[in-house]
Amino acid sequence: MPMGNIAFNAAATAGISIDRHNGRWVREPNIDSCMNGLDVDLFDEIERGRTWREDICEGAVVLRGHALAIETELLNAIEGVIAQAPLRHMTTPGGFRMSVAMTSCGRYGWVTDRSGYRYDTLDPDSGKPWPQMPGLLSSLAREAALAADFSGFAPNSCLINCYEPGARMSLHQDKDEQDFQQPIVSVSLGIPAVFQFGGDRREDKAARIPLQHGDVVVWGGVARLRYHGVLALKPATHPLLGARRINLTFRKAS
Ligand SMILES: O=C(O)CCC(=O)C(=O)O
Ligand SMILES: [Mn+2]
Repeated sequence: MPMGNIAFNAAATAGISIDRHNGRWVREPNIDSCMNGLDVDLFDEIERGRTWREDICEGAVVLRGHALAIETELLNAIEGVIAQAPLRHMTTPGGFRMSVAMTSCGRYGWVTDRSGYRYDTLDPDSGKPWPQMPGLLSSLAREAALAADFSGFAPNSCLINCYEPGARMSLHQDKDEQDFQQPIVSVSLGIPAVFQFGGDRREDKAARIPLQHGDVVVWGGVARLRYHGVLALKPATHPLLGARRINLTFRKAS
């Protein structure tokens, strides 16, 4: 699924335009922003800049709005990765087509096919190494992990998940990594989703956590192997991403 139309959606958004010189997104002053003497844009920006931390349980937190300040740069970096390693719907070992389209960057990419789930240094579609993880992505992951009290996180894999309405990810554990001492950092962009965060057994009751554009979930330590998933996305449109949700899942694969 090409992501080339992200920029088109961005251009349609009030206050966002494409810089014709380099094709990247820039924020424009909104000349219609003054209403009844209140600068709506300013309040918007203050609201947008608000970040806070919500603890889910020991070892798991949501950093609300944590990625918002760098949304434009992040989306540009993601688009660069997808241009080199396009999103694709992979097949589960059981033969089902995943509803979420995926690609990866970093030394290791997560892949699934009829032979199983695994990390690979090569993109099976191109036979080439995965694109490098852009510095902005790895620093966001490191810094979010630190904000969640996990110091020294050094991700070497970033899975890019792209959801359209109806796409979902069933409850699972992230356990293809070799070192469970390292946390997981999971960034949400685009349309909202409901994240399920369960227990150590699949049948344990899962909390439902609404996630918005810019939220970052981090889990590790005693929560590292908790079951988690994403409910089927409801139809929605995001100003920058259209009817899509992008999730970045950062892990240290080995
Ligand atoms: O999309 C999400 O929020 C979660 C993704 C996830 O759990 C995974 O890729 O393993
Ligand atoms: Mn997962």
